[in-house]
Amino acid sequence: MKRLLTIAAGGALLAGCAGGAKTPAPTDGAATAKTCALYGRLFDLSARGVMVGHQDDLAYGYQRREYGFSDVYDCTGDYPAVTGWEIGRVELGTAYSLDSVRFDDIRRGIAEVDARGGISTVSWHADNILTGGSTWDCGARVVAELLPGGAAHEEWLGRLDRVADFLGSLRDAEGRPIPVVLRLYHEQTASWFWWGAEWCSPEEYKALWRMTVEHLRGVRGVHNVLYAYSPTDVADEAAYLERYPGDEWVDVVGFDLYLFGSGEAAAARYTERMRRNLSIVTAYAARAGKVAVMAETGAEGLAAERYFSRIVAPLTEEYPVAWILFWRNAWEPDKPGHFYVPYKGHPSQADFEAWIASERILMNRDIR
Ligand code: BMA
Repeated sequence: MKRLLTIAAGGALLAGCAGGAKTPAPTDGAATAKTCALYGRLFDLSARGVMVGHQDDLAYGYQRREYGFSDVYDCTGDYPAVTGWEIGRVELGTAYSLDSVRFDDIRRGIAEVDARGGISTVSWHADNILTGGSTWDCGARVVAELLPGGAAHEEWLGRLDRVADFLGSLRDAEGRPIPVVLRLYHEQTASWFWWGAEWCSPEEYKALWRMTVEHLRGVRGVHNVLYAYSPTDVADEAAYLERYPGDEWVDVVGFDLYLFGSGEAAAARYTERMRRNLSIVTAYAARAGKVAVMAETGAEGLAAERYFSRIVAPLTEEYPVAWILFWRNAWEPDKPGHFYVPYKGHPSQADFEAWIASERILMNRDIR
């Protein structure tokens, strides 16, 4: 790994991006001009307010499998500023993601978001290469086997090649690569994914991260990506940084945390945990010159009373995160309760609209 670190540090010194005290350059020393511009924009925008994000916003609507149908647009007449995309199974070369969205549609959607001045972030729930199971199959202590010398190392690099092909295929109308924020191996402080805390040591995890980034940008020459680190709920900064691969490998720091339940105790517990984690990431971002985000959150089924205007608003008023991303509104008929922003007619629609009306909350039209 030492050799890789040297290469990365050397790259950063030769950075093509201007950078500066206020807007540091991305960690990829060869980041494209448009990627540098996005990074600068994230700093500027987080000084202005908090962007609304929604996972799979353009991929489908609630209980409605229709590419291009956005519940946020349907409810508010505007798109979220940040759109999340899920690329699980891209590494297998399949036509559809694990959430049954066509990769061609994801590619087209990322171009559409870019063309209207929006920002895309990508998550990757990769399958377990050794068991053949899903991202939630934690068998076989797979991380160690992905590293150099491991049983699945070469095969994993092949899967990373497919990720690189996909990222490299994102192009705007002028043929320029479209920058995206890639949230690698997320929620690693918990143990529900195969890269989770119980299934690899911090050193193995960091090695996997660096190897992945090095393969994408060093070996494959993918230079339209900003890298986001997003654990889940932690007790303190030491726990947050336990698996952090280092400042030269991460551009955006965030975390994932959900509200479970609907009563006052649940809301209070969520607020307390949000405050703790928001304090950790915003303090670290300020110190390390990174962008802070609330990478994944929400209250499934929106049962909590006035979730947006009463529970989320005080948090977004106070903490300087670039965005807050709510999870997806499932299209699947067997997931009727799996939605995180209102669809038209849901009782929480007015509450959502009241929250986004705040000066500080930025939708797509506010960031053009
Ligand atoms: C989870 C759920 C799953 C989905 C996965 C990846 O939180 O929404 O249904 O497959 O994320 O998007």
